[in-house]
Amino acid sequence: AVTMVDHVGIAVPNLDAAIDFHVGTLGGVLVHREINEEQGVEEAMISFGASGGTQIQLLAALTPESAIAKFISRSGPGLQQLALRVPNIDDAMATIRASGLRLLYEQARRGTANSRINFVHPKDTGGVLLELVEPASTL
Ligand code: MC0
Repeated sequence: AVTMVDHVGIAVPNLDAAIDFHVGTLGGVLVHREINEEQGVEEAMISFGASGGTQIQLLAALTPESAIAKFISRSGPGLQQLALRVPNIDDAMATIRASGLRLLYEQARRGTANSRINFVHPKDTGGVLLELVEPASTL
């Protein structure tokens, strides 16, 4: 079962400008920043208030082929994904498959901070790209 909304992902054209806004104006804290070549992104995690809460993930494209570049050219900058935390992604993937929904990857891949991730196709979820995320360590 899903334990919490882990993060909400926003596609941004300029990562530094987006970090300035979320930290400088909104008062968030930059807790992590990472390049993920496989996903074609540079991402920054922003935390608000007490640690352990839902974070905002700022996602900038590394290449024109990146999912984020495609998203921005089609829809413009904005909410791109909703990431749900699960204790065990293999179990969660089995449940999703048993429900007949399409997962994007056969096997879980590496996500932010060595988490394990997969995605459910947005056409199977009512229009929201859902990420499943199993954190590297139980928080
Ligand atoms: C596309 N569609 C979306 C969408 N992206 N709907 C809602 N939210 C999105 N983000 C819609 C399109 O408008 C289209 O609708 C339909 O889905 C199918 O589009 P498509 O042309 O078949 O597919 P693409 O090329 O747009 O790709 C969509 C897809 C792709 C979800 C498969 O973005 C993907 O593989 N995403 C997973 C990887 C990812 O997003 N990586 C970046 C975050 P119509 O009605 O026009 O047919 S990396 C990350 O998140 C990591 C670092 C982490 O958190 O740890």
